[in-house]
Amino acid sequence: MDLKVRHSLNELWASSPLASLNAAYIEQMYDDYLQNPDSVSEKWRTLFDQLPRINADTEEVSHTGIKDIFKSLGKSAGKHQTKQSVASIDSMAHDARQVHVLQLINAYRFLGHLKADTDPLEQNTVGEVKELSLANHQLSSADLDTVFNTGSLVGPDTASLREIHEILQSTYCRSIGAEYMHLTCTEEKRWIQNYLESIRGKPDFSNETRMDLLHQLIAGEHFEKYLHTRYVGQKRFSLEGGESLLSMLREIIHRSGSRHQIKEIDIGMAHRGRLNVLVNIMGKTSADLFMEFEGKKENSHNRTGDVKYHMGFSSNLKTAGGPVHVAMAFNPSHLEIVAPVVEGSVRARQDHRKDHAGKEVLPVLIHGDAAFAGQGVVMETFNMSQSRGYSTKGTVHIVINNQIGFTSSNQEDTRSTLYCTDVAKMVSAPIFHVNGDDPEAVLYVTQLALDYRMAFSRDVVIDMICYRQHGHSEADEPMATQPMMYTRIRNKPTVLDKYFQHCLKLNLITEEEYQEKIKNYLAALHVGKHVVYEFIPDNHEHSPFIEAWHKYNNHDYDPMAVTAISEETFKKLGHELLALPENFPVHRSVKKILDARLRMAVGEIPVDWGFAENMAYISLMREGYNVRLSGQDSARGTFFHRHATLLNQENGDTYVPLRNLENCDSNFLVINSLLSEEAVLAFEYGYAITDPDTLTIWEAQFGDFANNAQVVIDQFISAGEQKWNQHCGLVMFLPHGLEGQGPEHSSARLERYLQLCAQNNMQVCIPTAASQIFHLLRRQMLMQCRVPLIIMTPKSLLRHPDASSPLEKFTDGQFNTVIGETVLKDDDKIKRIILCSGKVYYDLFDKRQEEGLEDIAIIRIEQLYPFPAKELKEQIARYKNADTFVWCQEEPRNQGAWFSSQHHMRSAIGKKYYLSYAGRPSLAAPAVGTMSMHKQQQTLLVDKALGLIQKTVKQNG
Ligand SMILES: Cc1ncc(C[n+]2csc(CCOP(=O)(O)OP(=O)(O)O)c2C)c(N)n1
Repeated sequence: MDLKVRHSLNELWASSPLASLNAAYIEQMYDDYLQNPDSVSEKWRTLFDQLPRINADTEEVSHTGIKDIFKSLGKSAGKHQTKQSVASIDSMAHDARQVHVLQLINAYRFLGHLKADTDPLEQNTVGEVKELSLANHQLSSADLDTVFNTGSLVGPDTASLREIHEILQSTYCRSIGAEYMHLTCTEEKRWIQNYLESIRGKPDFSNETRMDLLHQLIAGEHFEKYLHTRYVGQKRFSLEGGESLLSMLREIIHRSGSRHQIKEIDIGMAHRGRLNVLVNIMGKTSADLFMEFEGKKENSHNRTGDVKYHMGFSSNLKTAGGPVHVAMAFNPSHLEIVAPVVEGSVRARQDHRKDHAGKEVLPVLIHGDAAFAGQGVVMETFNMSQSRGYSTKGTVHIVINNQIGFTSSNQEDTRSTLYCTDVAKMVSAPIFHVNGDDPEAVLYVTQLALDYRMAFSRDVVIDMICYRQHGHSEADEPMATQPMMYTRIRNKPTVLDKYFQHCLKLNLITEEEYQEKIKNYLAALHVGKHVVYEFIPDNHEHSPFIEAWHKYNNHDYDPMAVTAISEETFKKLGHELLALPENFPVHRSVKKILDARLRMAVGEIPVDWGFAENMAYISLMREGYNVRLSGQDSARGTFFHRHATLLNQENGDTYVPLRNLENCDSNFLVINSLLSEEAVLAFEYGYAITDPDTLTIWEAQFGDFANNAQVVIDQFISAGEQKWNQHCGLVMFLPHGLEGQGPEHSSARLERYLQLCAQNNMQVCIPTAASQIFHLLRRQMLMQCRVPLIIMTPKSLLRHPDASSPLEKFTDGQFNTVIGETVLKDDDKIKRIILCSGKVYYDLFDKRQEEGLEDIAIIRIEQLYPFPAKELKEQIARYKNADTFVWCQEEPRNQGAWFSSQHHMRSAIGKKYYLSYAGRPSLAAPAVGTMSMHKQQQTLLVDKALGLIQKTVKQNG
């Protein structure tokens, strides 16, 4: 409802004689009526019918109308008063109890979950909820047999208060506690209401379904028990206490395939129950798992590997609607960080299928209760859920809420919110708390959650409240820290015990048949078979990316690629890139840049960084690759250099040249990201590990902000290939350079990346010329392997004239890992060699020219890892008379490349010579806080590298 209208409604209501009734309730009813007149009772419909419909044009009129109605409520004559309305209002006004009954219904919808029977340990600590009592609504047991209108409650139009109360109790206070009244969309609320109220808390499943549920529980419990006795004391993070998870997942897969025509499901989950899910849901053979327990599993591709409960898996599972490809993402120990990785992977799958409505690929995230409430990345991931560049059109979240995190129990230690799921309310997601000991309620809620996601393309949360049968891992003794909780757990029957008793009572199974079922399951497990009958055993893969990865999977690091393009192509692409729609006035500073680019495109002036970067994108797109670039300011470029998106200064329209290429199937997406580093970088990693043919780039606004995403760098980007044989061509743009802007905004922490480098796990480059970034980006896609690429990108250098490159550098050549001396031609004169990386090269160069020094060669190392030893040696070998070698860096001595790379440089120089250091001294912060001190330091280190300081000292001496 329009806020202004709401406001006047409230005012009018407050002054009416019925002010004691619930204004919010009337408002809600009026809202509902506007959406669907049949959703309110006849009396209210008659009343509201007399109001002109509220819309922008008739707002004034409707005010008057409402006023009249309210006057009529007070029995004062009004303009639109009719006999009929007075009669209906009179009856309602006189029977305020009717309104109270409606308020009671509303109270249950809002707060029934507080009294729901969702905790299998029955420790509910909420206490009395007075809003749910009859007395709170001025009703009493004397009213129980009075018949009332049921309003929008699903079911009969009228019922006694007793019946209404029973319906409410069974719908909202049994095994399902539904939180959905916080949703902003009335249609969604109504939809959920219908779903819940139509069964009144008692889902009615077929006996076949019940036997399926029993089978899943047998598998869940006996899988764990089997491992417990076969591998005593080994960590497996048992699912026991939360076995209903299996039927949830199985239902999601089957219903997705059969009802919703989903083709792929991507699951992210932590340690708890992972092995159980892999074997009992996804069809990993128990033989494979046993080999992992016994340490006999061959480590594929000679990688260093990971523990068994972090391994991913994928399989194809039969459903009535066709096969569904199910992938479980590899994940590190670090809880919740896999969530955005899965989202990125799903987005890549959706983009590839052109599934822009999210109808074919579904993300499912399984969380622990403590981690869900505790980890900030959960909030960041929710924040992505409806955003342009990151939405996957809704995720099904499942919380295995065993009410404990390691040894921290829920209420006191792990959070400040009532539920561990409260964070999900930020995106208006419905949350269904469900008792894990009631498998049928769990199943119903699963169907509801999935159907909701498919109907509304939004996130939904199932909070399965359960318990943890053992300690955090099998080695822990939980009685030591949670004696009360574990006394309850030890004295209660398991989920399986309870459900078997239920089935026994219904005569669905005998004790003997039950024992037989257990025996058969264990026999299949023991011999190492697939225990999932839906598993499609042939190797036919249904993921569209399997083919795409074939090209890259078995290649060791090999950066060879032809990256130059012909002059004709360059000019043609340049013009394509610069073609604007007619009458598209851009800002004058942008126009200046675009005009210069027109001259660059024909070779009139050297090509600058911004244009070179855009030319890399368009040339790759014309060769069939997609480009996805995200970062906090990426469309324009933080340093005003990129302008991938152009803005019409007169009407605010945007125009993205790379999205408007004629006859081009490749996608280009540039996104100004959310203000997050951790989730966004993880998302882009997920995208890059899934789609090898999209150049996926994450750009930090300033390089050091990437430290907010350190877990993604440490746990995935640098180690993913060795742990999981997971290849990734992700590019990180990290603006780097000490330019006097203070301790932050200066250093991208080059040293951190170099310290992580080993086994050709990633490439770390510092290109210093426009042609270098062009070739480097093209190399990343054209080479026959996928390895992360970390680029220290420039800031001031973006506009340095000497960093621009002539056209021939694009039509000939490649990315040079080392750039030798470019000006001094007489190699024999060279006595001193300075090695450096990055923008300090230009400072050294300028000062050398200024001083007229002709015996110093400056060699740039543009790729620090994998270290270009051969290329560097070749350059050094040119200078037979050189006897002084200096490494110059602008970063402090304890930072930059010095510690990680000096051994490579020393080995290129040879044992005969010493490599000295010219740079800032060791510093706690990456840079100083004042420009004057910065300049002083910079001058000193440049002078030192060029040998000017020693000379000064000698002359003075
Ligand atoms: C980021 C991170 N911090 C700490 C840990 C150590 N840790 C592993 S499991 C766990 C408790 C998790 O509790 P919960 O999320 O409720 O899942 P549960 O183990 O109970 O299923 C902790 C603290 C971790 N793995 N990751």
